[in-house]
Amino acid sequence: MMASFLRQTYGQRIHNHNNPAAKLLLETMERKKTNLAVSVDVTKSKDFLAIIDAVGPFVCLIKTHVDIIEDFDQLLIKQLQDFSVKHDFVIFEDRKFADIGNTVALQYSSGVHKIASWSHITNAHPVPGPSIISGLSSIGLPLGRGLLLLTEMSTKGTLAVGSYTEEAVRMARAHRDFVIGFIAQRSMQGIGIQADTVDGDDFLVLTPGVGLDAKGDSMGQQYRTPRQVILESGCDVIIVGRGIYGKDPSFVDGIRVQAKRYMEAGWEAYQERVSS
Ligand code: 5IU
Repeated sequence: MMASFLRQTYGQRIHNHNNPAAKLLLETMERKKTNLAVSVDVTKSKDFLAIIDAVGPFVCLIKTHVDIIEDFDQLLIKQLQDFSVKHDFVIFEDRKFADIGNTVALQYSSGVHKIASWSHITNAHPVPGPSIISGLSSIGLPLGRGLLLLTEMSTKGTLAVGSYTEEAVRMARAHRDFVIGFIAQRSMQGIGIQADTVDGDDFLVLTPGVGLDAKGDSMGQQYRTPRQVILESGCDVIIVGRGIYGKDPSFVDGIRVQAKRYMEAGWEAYQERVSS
């Protein structure tokens, strides 16, 4: 029998982790009773901040793509951090690093965005091999940051399948201090190890490609429901973007209603999972 973390509560799972960012995320989920993360993919600071202030009470985490913001400056980061304290959420810059160790260390620490200085969590493609983890870890670990590896994607025709996914999970197991989990479409428990082996590694799985109304978009995105993601596939966090802020980022009342709706759907699926 495989030791299953899927029936443990988020609160119980805090003790399975040593990394401060992993602990912070689980503590936040337990405290606020939400497994909803909102992905804020907008190009203007004003919209970015308005969405975050509106969804803040309902989320455990805000996912950013700061490189798409046209009027980016360091003040925006200060405002994001202030909201993170006010609303009690974790910050995840979805940078998807993919270069050699030396380069990703510079991209993570330096440049315009200085991601390591403010983002609790970031992520990387495993395609370069373990050196990408050591490069990022040299910057992030001393700051108490955590890394997610992208082992699967939500897009049609993704190449992140099969042995690629398995090797990526093995890479993560060898770097438990810094790798706290995965961006994936299902639980990675037991992946890449023999079927009769007990998998004692409790990794967090954050899952994009979540929508209650649409099945996808015109550019290859595919959506599943919070129930499919949390209950049927054993993921831990639902990441929702356009399903919540739609086409009009300035309509904050509508955004609040949607955020609450996704939060409730995600939490209900989790409660069903831990009580099953
Ligand atoms: N994202 C995906 N799928 C993936 C990965 C990342 O959608 O497999 I890895 C990102 C892209 C976008 C967000 O920032 O998650 C989803 O936004 P929508 O909910 O608006 O589709």
